[in-house]
This record gives sequence, C-alpha cells and structure tokens, in this order.
Amino acid sequence: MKLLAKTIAAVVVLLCSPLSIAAQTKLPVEEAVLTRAPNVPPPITRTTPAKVIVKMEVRETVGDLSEGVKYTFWTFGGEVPGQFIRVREGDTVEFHLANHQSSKLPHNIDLHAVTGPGGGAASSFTAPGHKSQFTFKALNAGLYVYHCATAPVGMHIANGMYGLIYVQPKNPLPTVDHEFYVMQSEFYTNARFGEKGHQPFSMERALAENPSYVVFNGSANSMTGERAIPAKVGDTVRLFIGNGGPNLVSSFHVIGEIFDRVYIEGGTAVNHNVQSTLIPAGGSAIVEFKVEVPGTLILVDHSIFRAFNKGALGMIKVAGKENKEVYSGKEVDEVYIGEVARNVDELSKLKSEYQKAIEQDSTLQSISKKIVMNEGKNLYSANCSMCHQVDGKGVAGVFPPLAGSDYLAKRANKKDRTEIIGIVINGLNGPIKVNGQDYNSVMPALPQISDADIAAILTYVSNSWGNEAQVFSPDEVKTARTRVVDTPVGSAHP
Ligand code: HEC
Ligand SMILES: [Cu+2]
Repeated sequence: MKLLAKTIAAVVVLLCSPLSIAAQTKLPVEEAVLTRAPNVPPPITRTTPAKVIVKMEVRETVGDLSEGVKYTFWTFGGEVPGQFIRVREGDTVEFHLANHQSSKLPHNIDLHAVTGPGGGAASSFTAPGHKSQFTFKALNAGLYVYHCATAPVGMHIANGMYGLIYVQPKNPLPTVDHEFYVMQSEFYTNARFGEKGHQPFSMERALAENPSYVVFNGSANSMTGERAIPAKVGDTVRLFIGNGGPNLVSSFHVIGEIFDRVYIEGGTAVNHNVQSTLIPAGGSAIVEFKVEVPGTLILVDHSIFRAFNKGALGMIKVAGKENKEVYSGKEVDEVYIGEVARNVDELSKLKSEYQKAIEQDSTLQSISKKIVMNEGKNLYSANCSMCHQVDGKGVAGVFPPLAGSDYLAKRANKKDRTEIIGIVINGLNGPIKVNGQDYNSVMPALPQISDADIAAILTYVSNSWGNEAQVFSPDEVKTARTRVVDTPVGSAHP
C-alpha cells in the first residue's frame, strides 16, 4: 500500500517524447501504477485521455510453485502472474519492455488490449539486456490478458509469462470496497503435484494438456492460510480474473458465494446471479459479490480435482458478525444409517482381510508402513505441528515434546493402547509430566479425524525422531474409540 501511494505521488509529470503520437496531441503524461497479484491499481479518476507510460521488466527467476517445490519462472515484473496494468479507454499507452541481462532468452509481449498486428509482439521483441518501445491506443474497454508470444509460445506462457491489463471504461464501474487480481494457470512438470525440489518444465505433459499444477497467482498456496485475501461482512468484492492457460478453460467458482454480477469474458455484457463462470485460456471475467456472512470463501476451478489435488484453490477470509437469518450454521447433527450401511460393512471386512494379508508378508508390510508413515507425516503437519512443532520438539513449558517423549513411549508400547489413542480423539488437559518436566495445559479434541488418519498420525509420531513403536491400525483405533468416546479426558471445545 505504501508502495502504491509513493508511485501515485511520483506519477503525473509533463514531458514530451519526440517519438510518440501523443507529442502532437499534447496529452498529459503519466506513468502507470503497476501492482502485483492480488493487488489491483487504484481506479483512474481522470475524465479525459492521457498518455500512459508502462515500464515492465522481464526476468527469469526461481520461485515457489508449492511448499518446497521450486520452478524456474519466466516473468513480467519478477513474479507470476505479471503486474496488473490499468489504463483508461481512449488513453495512448507507451509501452517499454526491458529484458534483464540475466535472461537466457529473448521475450516480447502480446497484449490482447492492443488493436494492431500481434498485439505488439513483433514491436516488443527484446533480447536479453535490451529494451523496446511501442505505442498503442486503448480503443476498447475491458479486461484483457497479455502474454509473451516468443517461440515456442506455449513454453513461454507455460513458464509464467502472462498478466492482465484493465482498460477502464469511460464510464467506470461503480466503486467497490475491494478489488483483487486473480489469475489462473497451469504448470507442467514430470514430477507429480507436491514432489519437492526443483522441477523442470515438461514439454510432453504440456502437449498432453496434463498439468501437474493448476494454480491461482502463480503458486499452489498464493492465497491460502496467512496469505488469504481479507474482507469484512457487508463488503462488496470485485475480482479481476484472468486465465493464462496455456491449455485449460477455468470453471471459476467461489464456494459459499453467488456472483451478483459477472462481466462475461471481461467485456461489457453483464450477467446476474451466477454460480460458476467460464474463463477461456487467454480470457478473463470480472465478478462482483457482496459478502453477507463471516467465514472462509474458497476460490476454485470447479473442475474440482484441479482445486483439491492440483492447487487451484484460494481463500477470502471474511470477518464480521454472524447473520443467522442468512446462514444458520449447523442445526442438526445426528447419526444416520441408510442404504450404504451394508456396503460399509462389506468394505471394512475386505479392508481387514487386506490388512491380515499384509501382516503375513514382510515386503508388503514394510511398504505399507512407509505409506502410513507418509500419510501420517502430512496429517501431523496439518493437525499437530502448529503446537508440537514440525520437528516434534514442542515448545518448552507450553507444548510437550513428542520427540523422545517418555510419556508417549510408555503408552505407545503397551499392549492396550487405548489411552494414547484417546488423547488424539478427546484431547488432553490437567497436569502431566513429560521427560521430567511438568505441563498443565489444554490439547483440543480432534474427534472429526477418521480412524485411519489417527492410526497414521500415531504411527508417524511414535516412529519418528528416534521414537519406536508398533504400527497403529485403523481397527485398533476403531476399537479404542468405542472405549474412550464416552469419557473425554479433555477438550477445548466443550
Ligand atoms: C492446540 C495445540 C495442540 C495440538 C493441535 C495438538 N496438541 Fe498434543 N498436546 C498439547 C498440549 C498442550 C499437551 C499437554 C496437555 C496437558 O498439559 O495435559 C499435549 C499433549 C500431547 C501428548 C502427550 C504428551 C507428550 O508429549 O507425549 C501427545 C502424545 C500429543 N499431545 C499428541 C498430539 C497429536 C498426535 C496431535 C495431532 C493429532 C496433537 N497432539 C495436537 C497441545 C496440542
Ligand atoms: Cu517469453
């Protein structure tokens, strides 16, 4: 925000460039405010045209595609997606494209907002360590994608070279509380989603249109957790959404909201009351919605495996007071056993047969343990590590250690392990001693976790960081659950 203010302050300067069309018409000259996602430059309040100077630098840089996953991105402005450009319908745009000397390849820019050959591509073709300039008149209002169009075009786009330019209409859209910039795109790596380390581009997967990542704003976690977009109950939110592709069409949806208005494909036509809107590769949409109740809204591509398994997921965290008339929250929570019951029985029988088969084969056993340990690690990191820490060492005096914990070791190596399973199901409070140190605090209950998940977590914690114990099986947890469920030892949520 500070940066924005500074840039705006540094803006309106009157000068004349001998090269440009604007020189003859004596337009006022200003430098465009460029922002990084999810920020959008402030609305343009001018009511007459100007000559707007856009300065953009191409950089090839290594960044995060997901937690621990590195990728060499080719970028407009240092990040994916490229910086957001905002001009006004009728403006003359003088575009300066620089290609950093550290780049290995030439690049250029094709702006869909340009009326002219290649959208500026040929005029902006720039070798490493050079810069180019061209000028165009923003004749058509709307939200437009820009991208690199240097051969092989698909590869330049696949590596991150795209962004949005908004040509604000002469009659601007009404002011809203928040404007955000969200751009979907895919990444193609040989390795599967989430595999750590530096992952190179896979031309084969790009040709097969089979991405390992589908993301918003350049990475799988660009808008989740602490990086979620904030809003308040009562706010109207406008999202400028683009799809860089290179291949897929987005079925853009916000879980928990309905779009009050959609500027279809980023143009002038407005649709109302929309659940999901299609955004073609190389296309856009503007959506607006008022948030009525607090909670977390989830941005997804409703081609839903992309959202939950490939990264196309973002969050808007809405703060504010509940409105029970609009949304009640959970009103009934009862056990319901219908037609599926028989099938569940059969499935659990098969699972336990499978388990027994594994127990009789040492190779299968060791593979199965590795799978469980890996699942346990992920579950631990999602459910326990915020308190007990990733390395299991806890926080002295506050959260007891699991690494080398005598308390855990004793209970994980008993014949009957109901007590330790009960701690994960019901939580724990009251005084305990771990490795000679006293703790008297509260661990919240995690009753919504499945038997298999608890088994995996406990197997992981009791076999990591030097700990050792037998594998916990889902059946063992299931049996323990029936014994502990009525006698909670502690719970942060009464
Ligand atoms: C919100 C913080 C928090 C979370 C999340 C949490 N714990 Fe705990 N845990 C505690 C606290 C605090 C204690 C000590 C409770 C007491 O003083 O009675 C504890 C105690 C324990 C103990 C017994 C003491 C020891 O160090 O051996 C085990 C085992 C344990 N937790 C495992 C887990 C596992 C497994 C998870 C994830 C499923 C988990 N905890 C999630 C806070 C947490
Ligand atoms: Cu390029």
